[in-house]
Amino acid sequence: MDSAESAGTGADLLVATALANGIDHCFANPGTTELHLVQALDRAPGMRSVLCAFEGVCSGAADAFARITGRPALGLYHLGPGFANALANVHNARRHHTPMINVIGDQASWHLAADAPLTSDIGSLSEWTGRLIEVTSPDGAGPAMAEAIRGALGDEQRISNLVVPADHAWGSTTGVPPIVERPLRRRPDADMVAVATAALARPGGTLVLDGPAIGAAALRLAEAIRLATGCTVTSGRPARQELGSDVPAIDQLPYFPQPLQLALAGVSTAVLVGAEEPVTFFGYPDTPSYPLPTEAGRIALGGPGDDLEMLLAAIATELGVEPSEGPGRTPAPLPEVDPGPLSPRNLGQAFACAIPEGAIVVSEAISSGGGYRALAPSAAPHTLLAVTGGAIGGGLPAAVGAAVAAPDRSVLALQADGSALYTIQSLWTMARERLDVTVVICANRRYQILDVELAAAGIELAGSELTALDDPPVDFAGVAAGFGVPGVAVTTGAELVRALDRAAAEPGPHLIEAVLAG
Ligand SMILES: Cc1ncc(C[n+]2csc(CCOP(=O)(O)OP(=O)(O)O)c2C)c(N)n1
Ligand SMILES: [Mg+2]
Repeated sequence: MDSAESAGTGADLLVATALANGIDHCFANPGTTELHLVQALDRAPGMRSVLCAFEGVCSGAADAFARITGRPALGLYHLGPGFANALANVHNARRHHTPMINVIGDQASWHLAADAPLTSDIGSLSEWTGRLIEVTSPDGAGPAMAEAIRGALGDEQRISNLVVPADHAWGSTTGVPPIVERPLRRRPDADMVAVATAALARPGGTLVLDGPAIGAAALRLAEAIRLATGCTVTSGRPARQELGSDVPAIDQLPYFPQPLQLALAGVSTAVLVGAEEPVTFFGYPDTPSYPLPTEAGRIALGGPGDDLEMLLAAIATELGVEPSEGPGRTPAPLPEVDPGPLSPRNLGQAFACAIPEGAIVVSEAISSGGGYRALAPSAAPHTLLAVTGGAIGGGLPAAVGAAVAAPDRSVLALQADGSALYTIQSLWTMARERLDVTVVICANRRYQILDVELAAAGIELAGSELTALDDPPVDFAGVAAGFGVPGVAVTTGAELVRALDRAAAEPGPHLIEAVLAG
């Protein structure tokens, strides 16, 4: 792009810089301070803007878009209050190292002193999620966006919060969009690889995989390493993972602290590939934060910014083995779906059977996901996006982002009911964009996991019902219809199978409320 073409507003330069660096989607909820950004997004050829009816949908969708494409998406937010609404899902993205650029409009620079109602401390909101970058002139909009992209493509802090005062967005510039060089991938340290390989070959060696993505090639390398050394292989909570009948299955480390401690009890050395040392999700009385045995060795091979496949390939080369072919086992056939009243078990059966090859599954099923997860290795090959940062309300937005990122793939969302309500407006964007998403709401009408935690803590409630969602029960099928998504409620396995079939046969979004027997 030459300077004549790039003449326009600071906002035009900012958007042109994004486009020149391959960033061509924006999940947006704008306001008056973003008018020129809206204009720039609208008139830039090749830029697709997706309107979300709540900022937490924008951020969750941008996160999933980046996880599927490997490219950052933009989010567009209205000053501090708009960005504050986005933060829980920005937190989730930060926890799994998603590249993300949040463009946050601000008051015109000279209007800040007037302390108008929406004036807010965007800097302090930015600090806990990412790097704060401020546009200080229309000419500076290009370099500032380039800096944000450099951060997103880097190793450490991949979230950039780009604050754009309205006057710098509307001011004119002849600036040219800078092109950001991609960083080179770090080579694994040969000595560390040798030490890690030797540790894996000893009894009690275990490989823990985690990070932004566990792809098919990484799984096949891990399987070859397992066969060659006899080590165990587990995963943390990767942001994206390949699953299904054509890849080796690995166990995920359990959520609750006692099973987690048990799963790691016999470990002599944990080789953490792209993974931090496992920790319990919360602190519990008389329970250690770090479930690995104290005496176990810990070897960190690469961080979340490193390429898992490259690290595992280095171990495989050290062992002189090739990646295993296919799943390295014969997956058990999927069972018949129990047609009776719905439980997490037959819900999981019906769901696993309904996954078409190449689908993206988004799971925020919380207490109802076990049935699907147990059968996932036998299901058709698919990509799983999990919600990893612990902030609930990421599932439905992630389904939006995944469907926008991969219009030729089906998206199935297995979604707990309580979590669904945080960002239920996602349904409206699914309808507006005609996204091919099937949402299965696991309607146990409770915050069930909190009931389990209460019981484990020995707490009996006197009747405050702070974990009950059944009075009134949410009519999810009706809510979906209100957002323009066809919805149906089912109560048995047989009905769920029929509803999933119908959803697969028709284009566009569908919602199935799977009412679990109490
Ligand atoms: C943003 C945020 N708010 C609150 C919580 C606390 N929390 C964790 S699980 C949960 C309830 C989950 O209920 P539901 O989604 O229905 O899942 P279920 O256990 O019933 O399957 C809550 C409120 C959280 N993790 N994140
Ligand atoms: Mg629930």
